[in-house]
Amino acid sequence: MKLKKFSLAAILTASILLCGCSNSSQTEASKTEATPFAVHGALSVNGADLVDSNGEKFQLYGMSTHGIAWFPDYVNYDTFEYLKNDWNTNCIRLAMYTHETGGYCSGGDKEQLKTLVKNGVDYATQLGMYVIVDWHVLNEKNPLTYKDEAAAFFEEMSSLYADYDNVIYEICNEPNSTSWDDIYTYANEIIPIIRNNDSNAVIIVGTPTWSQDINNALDKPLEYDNLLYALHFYAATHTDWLRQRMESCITSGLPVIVSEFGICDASGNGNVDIEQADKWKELIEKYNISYMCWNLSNKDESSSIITADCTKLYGWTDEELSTEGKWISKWFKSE
Ligand code: IDC
Repeated sequence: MKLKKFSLAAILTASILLCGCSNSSQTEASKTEATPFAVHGALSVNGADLVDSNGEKFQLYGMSTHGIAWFPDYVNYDTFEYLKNDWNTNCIRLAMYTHETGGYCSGGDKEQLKTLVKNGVDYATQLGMYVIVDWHVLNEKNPLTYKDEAAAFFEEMSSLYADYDNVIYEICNEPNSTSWDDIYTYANEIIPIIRNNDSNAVIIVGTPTWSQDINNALDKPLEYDNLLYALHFYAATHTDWLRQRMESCITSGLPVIVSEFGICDASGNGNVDIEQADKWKELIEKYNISYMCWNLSNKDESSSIITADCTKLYGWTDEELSTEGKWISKWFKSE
């Protein structure tokens, strides 16, 4: 259900209810204004659906940052506020690479990266937005590679945010050349660490082949509730066959989130395919699937939503947006 469609009475009731019971460290603004979190509260997973605190189907949608180590400037209150108020988004994803240059497990400044994550969570919380903390597994391929670091990171984050119902944990962005069994083993170590601190947290689990093989999760689901399985697509590369897989897994009862996608090719660059992108949009809306767009930066590549010569952190004009930026902002605003 969309924020805009709520009556004022429902918004006020939701705000009052949440005022009475939500965590005192969440700001007054997020509790008393008709923010996404004030209206929808703690999310959970019911069958294949993500639902809000009223049990209504709920869709998260918004931008994913680029790697926060490389583009830290976009992790700021004004940018998030603009994305919420002007682009009508309800969620932000904080992508923290683990293996790439400057990554959390490959020489990056751990304290600085954690500060960026914490700042990002604080800004989203003050604004009443949902926020995804993304452990951005990519070129290490197997999430078991940095399992111990992941365990320590999620122990710290989930104990800090145990009472923050707007925080969602994504434990491995895109395993690749890795079996579902390895991801399963990893998830069975990390999920209990998070749940020990925050028993109801919604957790996103990546799937094999850069989060395309959600069918593996359907065949052998993890034995926890409140999980979403990640399907990622890049519209110029991934077409009908992956949409068919997504639809058949959803109709078979698998809870799916598109926690990352772009409308160019899988390199994050190259041509943008609007025709395929529109088909993905139609399928996502048909099933109310949550969707987070890659990426919030002005890097000179097609998947960046801001043009390379624009250094504004918010308030972009259409001319300052890339083709993907224009396409996605239109979709968000139509929600
Ligand atoms: C890409 C970035 C690019 C960066 C590269 C690092 O767009 O600037 O140099 O990562 O390896 C994914 C990943 C995401 C990728 C993106 C595009 O989750 O990190 O970002 N992509 O390749 N999966 C499929 C595509």
